[in-house]
Amino acid sequence: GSAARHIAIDLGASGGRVALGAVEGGRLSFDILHRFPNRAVPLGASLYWNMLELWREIRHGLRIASGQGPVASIGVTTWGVDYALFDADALTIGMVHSHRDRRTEGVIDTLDETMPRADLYQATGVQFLPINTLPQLLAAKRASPDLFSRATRFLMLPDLIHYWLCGVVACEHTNASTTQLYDPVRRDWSNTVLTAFGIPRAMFPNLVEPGTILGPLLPAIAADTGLVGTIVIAPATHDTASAIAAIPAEAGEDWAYISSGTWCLAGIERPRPLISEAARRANITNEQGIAGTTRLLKNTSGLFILQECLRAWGDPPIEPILQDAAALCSDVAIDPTEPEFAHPGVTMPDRILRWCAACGVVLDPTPAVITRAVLRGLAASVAASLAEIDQVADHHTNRIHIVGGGSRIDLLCQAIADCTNATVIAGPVEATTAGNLLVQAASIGVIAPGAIRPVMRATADLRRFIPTTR
Ligand code: LFR
Repeated sequence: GSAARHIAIDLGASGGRVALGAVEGGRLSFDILHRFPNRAVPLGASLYWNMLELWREIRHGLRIASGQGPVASIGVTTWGVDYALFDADALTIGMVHSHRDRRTEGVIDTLDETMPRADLYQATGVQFLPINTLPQLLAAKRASPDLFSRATRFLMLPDLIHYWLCGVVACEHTNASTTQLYDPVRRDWSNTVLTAFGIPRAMFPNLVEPGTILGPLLPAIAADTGLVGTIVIAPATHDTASAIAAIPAEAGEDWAYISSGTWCLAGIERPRPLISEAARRANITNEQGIAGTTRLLKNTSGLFILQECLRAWGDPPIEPILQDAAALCSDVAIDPTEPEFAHPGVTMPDRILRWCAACGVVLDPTPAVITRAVLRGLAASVAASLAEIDQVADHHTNRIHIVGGGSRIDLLCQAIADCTNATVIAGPVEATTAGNLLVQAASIGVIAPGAIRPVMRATADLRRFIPTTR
């Protein structure tokens, strides 16, 4: 057959991929045609994304895809919260900062000078994190008032790539909902927040639903990549939203998810936002999912800490380290939410050893010992997040679906099962790519909108981890 084929471009904070896939016989198949590294670039006191290099890699991936025949559509997902600004000529001004740039240090402690925390939470339903777009924009305004005053347009990063591909300016809801500038009840930019913080409403483009057809590729891009007749479709552009859309869950409400990549997102799906005093105190976030659903979740640090350790150790193969770590029996666990673990650097293993020492635990400085403490810390932290969410949302989690890179790590999956006393169902690893492709397929009518999870159940190879009673 000749099923419609789709390209998913997914940029992650540690690497990007271009995948080509199609739905046939109720199953999704895809190949990752091109993988490329991504790493924020330090310059002076700042930390930037190299958007032009990513754009070069994306075009390279598109050329490989076009060599394999016609492609119906393309969509882009990236991590949340980061953004680009345009001047009047639609050129990006300044560089694109990483949310880990230290320019936001201390900013969230000053937000309540402008708007009481309870009001800001009421307006946005978003957890207070230094990485959010709101503190980033305030830091930008403070550090570069002139540049900020010349900004005419604000775009999230998937929206920026879509604009480069097809020339259409639009912000897609799921990623907009990560900014702390968006009202998840009205499903629009929050005038209350923008006005209070002096951020011009006119900078913010129209919002579009996941699955919106944006338009054909620009002629120059079609010529450059060899893609003919391909349209650009905004998927659920926030990587986490796409990953959750593709969770291979059976019907029922007793499940939770963990999307485990550089960050770790743990939560449940709900029909509408839950914005309450208890949710605010538990620092729970309301992000948008597909079909108007809410992703009620907590964001905590994820594999980033381990990725930085591996880098410090000279990027050795991870498998032997994981095996050694699993064979140990220490219960030591770091607290991955400690601010000192939030920034990149080859000092990460030392920071971990120092933190443990300060808690009175002397760790052997070996990769296996440190890795075990990190993974057990991640498991304990997601278990705490899920317990809080269950309590605040009056939910009971019996099964936990884990997707993303962490779903490959048995030690992590088993530790989560043990810490939560719930069955952990692991896979798929590439949930974001799958969700991206399937929202495109649904958008052009290849599958019904409600068929995404059934297709994933038919497709995914899942592994189960049962809690060990000790
Ligand atoms: C995951 C993710 C999280 C977001 C964090 C920063 O990749 O998108 O959902 O909170 O990155 O953008």
